[in-house]
Amino acid sequence: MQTPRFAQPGEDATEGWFILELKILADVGLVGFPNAGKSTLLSVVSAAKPKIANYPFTTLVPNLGIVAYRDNRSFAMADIPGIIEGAHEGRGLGLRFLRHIERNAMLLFMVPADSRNLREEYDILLEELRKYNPELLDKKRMIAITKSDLLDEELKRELSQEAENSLPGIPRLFISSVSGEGIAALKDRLWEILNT
Ligand SMILES: Nc1nc2c(ncn2[C@@H]2O[C@H](COP(=O)(O)OP(=O)(O)O)[C@@H](O)[C@H]2O)c(=O)[nH]1
Ligand SMILES: [Mg+2]
Repeated sequence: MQTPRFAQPGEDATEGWFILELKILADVGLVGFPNAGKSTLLSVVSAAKPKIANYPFTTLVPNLGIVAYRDNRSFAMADIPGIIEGAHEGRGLGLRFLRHIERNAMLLFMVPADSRNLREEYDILLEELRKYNPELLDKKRMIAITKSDLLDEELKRELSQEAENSLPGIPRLFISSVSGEGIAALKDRLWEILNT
């Protein structure tokens, strides 16, 4: 009310201290270990300018970006700072940020193409989320195999086969924020998942 035109009589009030918790509201939450390429993806698909660097925990605050999609539609993506094993116990920066994930409609798991073992990395991420709040696993999920520009055709075929065997039934895509590979397809899939 910019121009109050009435007043109410004052009453006895109660006094107290309250801790308010802000949770970012985004359609898509990016979940991945430090260095998975989360901030870079956000900077490529939105106007957000998160800090990017080749060392863990560059992102100290969750970043929110609006991803422009076809026909003037858009969705919000949040870059949640890196999870590490033990995040649910407060190791790394995990706990401070895991709570933001609770408000996302879906989760995009990001596993780099040069990761030692796709399935293992995915399982650790899932397990951290589960230990923090099992309801997080009810969210729709998709996997992005990031930094695919690091792969030649042969490696990509192998990894694709590995993913097919070890991660069946989960939508996945190779993407590269550097070469742009898979980025348009990723937006299509995210939109599709968000709207079904
Ligand atoms: N080759 C390659 N490097 C990438 C790609 N995306 C990110 N990187 C690099 O990986 C490092 C970590 O990226 P960053 O986005 O900060 O990861 P985050 O910790 O998950 O936010 C940086 O050095 C990026 O330049 C990609 O698609 N291809
Ligand atoms: Mg980051």
